[in-house]
Amino acid sequence: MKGPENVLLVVDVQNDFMPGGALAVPHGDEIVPIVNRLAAGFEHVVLTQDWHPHDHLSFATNHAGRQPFETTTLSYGEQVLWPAHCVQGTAGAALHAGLEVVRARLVIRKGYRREVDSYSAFVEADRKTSTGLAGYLHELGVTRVWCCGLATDYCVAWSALDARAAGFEVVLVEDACRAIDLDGSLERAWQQLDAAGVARLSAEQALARG
Ligand code: VGL
Ligand code: ZN
Repeated sequence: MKGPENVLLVVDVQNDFMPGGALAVPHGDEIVPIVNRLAAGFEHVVLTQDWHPHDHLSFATNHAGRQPFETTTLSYGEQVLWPAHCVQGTAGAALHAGLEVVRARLVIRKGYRREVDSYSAFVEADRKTSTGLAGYLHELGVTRVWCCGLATDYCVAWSALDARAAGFEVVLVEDACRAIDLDGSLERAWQQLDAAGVARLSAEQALARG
């Protein structure tokens, strides 16, 4: 079991990101048993939950005449317009029922302000507003963040990059993630992750590393 300097960050394993969900990530459900196996190897597990108000500005439906997967400009810059997803309190926003999370200590809910999206678990899309997660982890003596969940190229990548920026060692557990892959987003994410020094391992390799 990985000790107190390690945390497993489980990103957005929610119904709306599963096949059939509002913003389905292809094969997103395949990660659930892998994440469960991984989580059993960690003393410290933190979850994130995408948690938008119904009038959130990342939703195409809240911009007249705009379609999902187009981009627009918000106060902080470019924003992809998504199908409405993970609306606060809905079944789509709930964590996947098969996720074994009784031992998770903290759930970070993000994207809850109408005007600002938050792919990252650490810093909102305005790139200024902290969620408090870095401070929480530093205060508990965590030095290494292991990332998994959905989607590789959005919320997982942004969280991993921000964890690096906050001074943590970061490992992305590749087979415990699945991607949206919109217009080359996965390739771009890997380039940024590699450049930032984010390590990649399989779940099996991750668990084998004491
Ligand atoms: C995500 C798009 C919009 C994610 C969340 O979890 O990767 N992607 N909201
Ligand atoms: Zn979202």
